[in-house]
Amino acid sequence: MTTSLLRIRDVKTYKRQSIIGQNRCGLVASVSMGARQLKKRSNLRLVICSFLGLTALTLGISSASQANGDFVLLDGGTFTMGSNEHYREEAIERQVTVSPFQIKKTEVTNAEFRAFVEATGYVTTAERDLDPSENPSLPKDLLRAGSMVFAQPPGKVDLTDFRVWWRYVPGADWQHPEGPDSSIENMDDHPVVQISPEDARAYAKWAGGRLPTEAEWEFAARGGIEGAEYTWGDGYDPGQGWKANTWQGLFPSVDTKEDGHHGTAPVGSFPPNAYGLYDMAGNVWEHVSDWWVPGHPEIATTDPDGPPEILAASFSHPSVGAMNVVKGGSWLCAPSYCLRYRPAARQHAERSLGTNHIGFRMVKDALSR
Ligand SMILES: [Ca+2]
Ligand SMILES: [Ca+2]
Repeated sequence: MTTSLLRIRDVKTYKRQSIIGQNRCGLVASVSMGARQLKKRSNLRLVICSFLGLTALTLGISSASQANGDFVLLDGGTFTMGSNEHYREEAIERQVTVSPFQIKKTEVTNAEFRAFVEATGYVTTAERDLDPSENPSLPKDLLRAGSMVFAQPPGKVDLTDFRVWWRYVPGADWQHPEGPDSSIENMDDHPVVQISPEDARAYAKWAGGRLPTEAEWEFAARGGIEGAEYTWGDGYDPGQGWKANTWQGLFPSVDTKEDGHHGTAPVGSFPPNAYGLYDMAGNVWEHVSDWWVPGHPEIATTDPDGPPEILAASFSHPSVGAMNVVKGGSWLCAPSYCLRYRPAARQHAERSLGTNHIGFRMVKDALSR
């Protein structure tokens, strides 16, 4: 049995032999892209937005919310998680129940992350050189501290090769999100980026919380709206007002920024969802705690925390290791290429690597006040 087929079998097992809407070719493509990433460090990175979405089919949520400073207390409840109608990694829809929890109203900002760094001396993964002895096959340039940066191409490009618009940039980190010559001056209220899952967990622990599970995040993003495709309901007519920081124009070469922002926007620049949460759609993708596999199990469950690490690792090259889920889409999501500013949408991120379109928010247990 080939490795790819073995991984397909693993997913089938994970989904309890219910591969509704799944396609072997798609799974193989996903695995193959992971292997191809090995060629250069600049290729070991987040695979974003690979297939165009279609229509929505969503179901129900019921909960209540209560504001609590920077956090909203959600009562929890049962909802339909995932989608069978969009990208294949969002299937299978299933009934999920989450217990009460508190979630931050906004993405964590540069100012908030700076307070953490100043208090602790924390050094992010993007600011650390890699150990040559642990990465003997990598060229020197790729051992230098840095991160992934979106590089807007000047013209039309091959949309099947994300490497055209992503670059590994030495010196890129949370204070220099586009490289050593960039800065976050006057961007205190923007979401912090170039943050890896490892960094996000460290911040959350320091701040008295944790990363949300994917189920908690998606429950919160849906805002209690029964069966909605988006965080605000079904359908999206920007003529009625922009609802999220996304990409307008021909991705990835032209962003007409009709929503007012190219790149990140200050958190809270767009209307909140019905739970009072901002930017659950777009602005920056958000790290959650679950390991990534390209799909959901079918069975109903309570407070799921994702697949086991060993299964997630089977969908990534050994040098990358198991990857984490990111949710919500970003300023780089264009409907023509990546309709992922939706609650069910999901992608993956390496555990020790950030980009300039991924951030995070944190949650706290319901009893933590
Ligand atoms: Ca925008
Ligand atoms: Ca977001």
